[in-house]
Amino acid sequence: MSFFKKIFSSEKKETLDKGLEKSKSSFFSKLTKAVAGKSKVDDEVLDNLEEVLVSSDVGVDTTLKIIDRIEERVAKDKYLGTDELNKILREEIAGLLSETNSGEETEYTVPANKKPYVLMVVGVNGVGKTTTIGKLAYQFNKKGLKVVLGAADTFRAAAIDQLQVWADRVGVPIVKQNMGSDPASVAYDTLKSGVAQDADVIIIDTAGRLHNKVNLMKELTKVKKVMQKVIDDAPHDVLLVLDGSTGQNAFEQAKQFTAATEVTTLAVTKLDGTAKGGVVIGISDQFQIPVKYIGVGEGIEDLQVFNKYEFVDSFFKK
Ligand SMILES: Nc1nc2c(ncn2[C@@H]2O[C@H](COP(=O)(O)OP(=O)(O)OP(=O)(O)O)[C@@H](O)[C@H]2O)c(=O)[nH]1
Ligand SMILES: [Mg+2]
Repeated sequence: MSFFKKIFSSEKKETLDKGLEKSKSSFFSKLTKAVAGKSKVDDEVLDNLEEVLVSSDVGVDTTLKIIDRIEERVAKDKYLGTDELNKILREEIAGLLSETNSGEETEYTVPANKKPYVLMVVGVNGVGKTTTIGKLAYQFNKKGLKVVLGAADTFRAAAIDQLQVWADRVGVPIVKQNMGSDPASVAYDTLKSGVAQDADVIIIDTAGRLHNKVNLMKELTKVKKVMQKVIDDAPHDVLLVLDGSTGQNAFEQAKQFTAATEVTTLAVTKLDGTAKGGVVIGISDQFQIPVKYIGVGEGIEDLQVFNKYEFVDSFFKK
């Protein structure tokens, strides 16, 4: 299938393979059990497969779509050996995802006509917002882009310190105020400073707290509005960070957040060390908003531009 003939950077692929190790080994052991003693894909195998996909956090709706596609294939090919099941799954899932706009990119990019490009990062507590910002700043900086960070999570002093640590590590400027100050004011200052410094990229960190809190959404709206006093179409992207290790919970967060505020891109973090990596497949299938980044570790290099071809290839390869 030409689909997989793309050339991936081997270093990136290695990190991804490693990051998905737990998800893969859990998936393959379940798949092996699902086809044990069977040589042919029949109704029982399909039932078992459905269970394997759902329990791998792919999500019910996406699982049903995948099963439908495989059923069609069984009907057409008459005989499908279970030894081929993994290859077929890989093809059908890739085919399904090729219909979505997730994971089209392979590089860290910013829109050419937005300078400075303003990225606002949102998400509930502890999902990996600040870490993702640090990793992104590192990637953009490495490309020679001038990056400015804004510490608009003023809820905790530690949050500001944590962003400062990342700014120092990457070697980029940060705009901050004291804990408890108005996040919108920090965002305003950051944009002013970014424009004055001729920055290419401005990334704004925000507080997590609970997604079902009306005041968080109000605050995010206010932060956005105030930014527009400096750059009238800012923020150019709102990145919602989701913790992939929470599986279906990440799904729920995405639903609730996207319903309450405008989100333009998604990042799914902590795919390493979890067996719930299948959630990325479900999220990319179910949401109109593209998954752009995945987190595969705590290190500065452990963020990847999500590419569905690479992902499916890694996930379904032993
Ligand atoms: N293993 C792993 N850990 C990650 C990843 N991304 C973030 N983390 C860890 O998750 C924890 C929380 O990350 P933060 O970046 O502080 O999350 P946050 O969303 O900014 O949290 P708040 O500021 O409390 O809302 C930290 O210990 C990070 O090192 C990842 O891709 N893999
Ligand atoms: Mg944070």
